[in-house]
Amino acid sequence: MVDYSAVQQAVIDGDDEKTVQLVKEALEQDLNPADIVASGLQAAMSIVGSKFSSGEFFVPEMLLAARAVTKALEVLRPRLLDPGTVTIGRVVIGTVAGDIHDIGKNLVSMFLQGAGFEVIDLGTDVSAQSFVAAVKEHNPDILGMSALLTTTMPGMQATIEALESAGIRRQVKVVVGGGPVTQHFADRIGADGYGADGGAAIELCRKLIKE
Ligand code: B12
Repeated sequence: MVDYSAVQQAVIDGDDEKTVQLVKEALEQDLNPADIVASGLQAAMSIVGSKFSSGEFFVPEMLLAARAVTKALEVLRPRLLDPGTVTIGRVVIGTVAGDIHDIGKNLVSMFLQGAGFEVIDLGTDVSAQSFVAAVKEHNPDILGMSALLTTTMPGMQATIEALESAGIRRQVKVVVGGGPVTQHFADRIGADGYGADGGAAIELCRKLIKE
């Protein structure tokens, strides 16, 4: 039986082959894909972050761990998506300017797609102007922004201000998330919602679509 600490250790070791192999085994053993993400991959990334903070890990170790998680997510992707789901809304999502962290955003995209949202992913390092252009082009119900750095969080506020300047703030709901982002921050910058993880993002977007 695959246990989640083994998955975590493979990610921490930056061993992508082992991570993928353990995730495949976990799926064969009928473990829940969302649990594999939360208790295996995501838990490992928290540990990697702590090791970076304490000076035990540097950027290369973070990169190897990120690569292992990204490869594992490709294996999990089909299991997180349900091809039979009816589209319930459109979401444009991206990581804000100056920030290249994309694992959390990709996960949220997958969870939302799995729940029936059409997701247009703008990638990372997305400027306020690019978010505004994408809202004009795709006319989404929801705009999602991700930030993992305290220094890039202001990009969320800048985007909301740019939506206001363009006169389109009221035509889209804005949701935010990412490591340093909080409900308090979301309220302060005038976002419509904050989600702590993929599951919360689904609940939040479903609620906002109904409003
Ligand atoms: C992997 C990683 C990297 C990788 C990123 C690879 C990639 N493709 O993403 C690399 C090596 C490139 C990297 C670089 C850097 N990193 Co880094 N990184 C991490 C690490 C270890 C994991 C991030 C991660 O993937 N977590 C797992 C995912 C699943 O979690 P998540 O992103 O939080 O997403 C979840 C929720 O937040 C939420 N969510 C996320 N987005 C959204 C959006 C919406 C709309 C919603 C509703 C919800 C939501 O749902 C997600 C799923 O549950 C974190 C540590 C940590 N604790 O987060 C540091 C961390 C974020 N990095 C940090 C730093 C300092 C850096 C660098 C500045 C290091 C350097 N000196 O160069 C650079 C900056 C590069 C840049 N310009 O962006 C710091 C940030 C400190 C701070 N407070 O600002 C952290 C916290 C590490 C630490 N403890 O110090 N990093």
